[in-house]
Amino acid sequence: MIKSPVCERLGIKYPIFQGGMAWVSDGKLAAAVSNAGGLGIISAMNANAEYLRGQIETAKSLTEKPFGVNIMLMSPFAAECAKVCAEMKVKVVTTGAGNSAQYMQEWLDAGITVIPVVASAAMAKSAERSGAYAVIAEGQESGGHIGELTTMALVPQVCDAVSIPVIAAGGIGDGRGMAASLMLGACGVQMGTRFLVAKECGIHQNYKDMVLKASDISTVTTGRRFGGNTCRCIKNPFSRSFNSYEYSLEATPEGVADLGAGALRKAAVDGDKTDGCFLAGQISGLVKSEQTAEEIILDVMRGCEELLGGASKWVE
Ligand code: TUI
Repeated sequence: MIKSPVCERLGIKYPIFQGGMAWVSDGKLAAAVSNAGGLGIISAMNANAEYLRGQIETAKSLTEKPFGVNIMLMSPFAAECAKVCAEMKVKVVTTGAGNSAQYMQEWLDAGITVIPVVASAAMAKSAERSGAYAVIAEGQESGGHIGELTTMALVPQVCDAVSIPVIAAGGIGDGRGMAASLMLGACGVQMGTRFLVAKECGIHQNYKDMVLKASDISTVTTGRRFGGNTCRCIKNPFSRSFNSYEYSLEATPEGVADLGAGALRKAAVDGDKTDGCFLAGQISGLVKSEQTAEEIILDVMRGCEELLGGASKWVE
């Protein structure tokens, strides 16, 4: 049994969060993860208030357990979605791809526990100052929009920089990753890629198959050249044509920004293996079978507890 302050505060059994993934993390997946004892998280992605309200209603109809909402701060609808979280009294809000400070007071006034995703110690300190309960320190092994540091380097430096709880994310796919995260000072983990193949995850089967067939070197980053918009995805014709334009002489930051439009939907909804952008993390090669959310969480917990229970073998 692993005891974490995060479990007590959030009312969850296991300190495992399911990442809020655009076009992936809907009310159904979030409810399944929460019912299994983790923290399910709905992605507000680039969608509007009406979409988010619907997904929160769906999750509420499927679980009595707490769940969260992830606000993607680069979304043009971030402000209206922030308001929905406050109105509907969502238990937890996580944020990504930006600075959450402008919405913090609104959420704290609504009694929401706010947990921003950060990619550096400076961002973690700023989140702590503005009233965050905890931070998710996400390394560049993660799928989707990423920062520069690896999880191994980021997590202990964030732990040293702040006094609030730290959740590790990026490159964690099994009990070994979770045990290592706890050793780095984290009090929980967030996983995205492993939940892509959850039976309750409604993405196209082609997406799941891409992850199941991936090896350790199957992912690549796009958008790195002009900064601020680096994304990790599975190598395919989309990623190859993105990179060849990005590193060509005629490339511009605006041109690169336009390239990704619609590609996440093409991957998750249409399963378009050519033109879709299949966001996934570096642990894709570890993910070998479709399982229910409950099986995934119990497998990670069992693996982690077994390793930590035997950790004293390293000490004379
Ligand atoms: O947000 C993510 N991952 C994502 S979001 C996404 S959807 C998307 N759509 C269009 C363009 C870009 C993304 C796909 N994957 N992860 C959390 C995360 N947050 N990773 C890195 C950061 C981050 C980066 C910069 C957090 C804060 C930050 O700057 C804070 C500041 O001070 O401005």
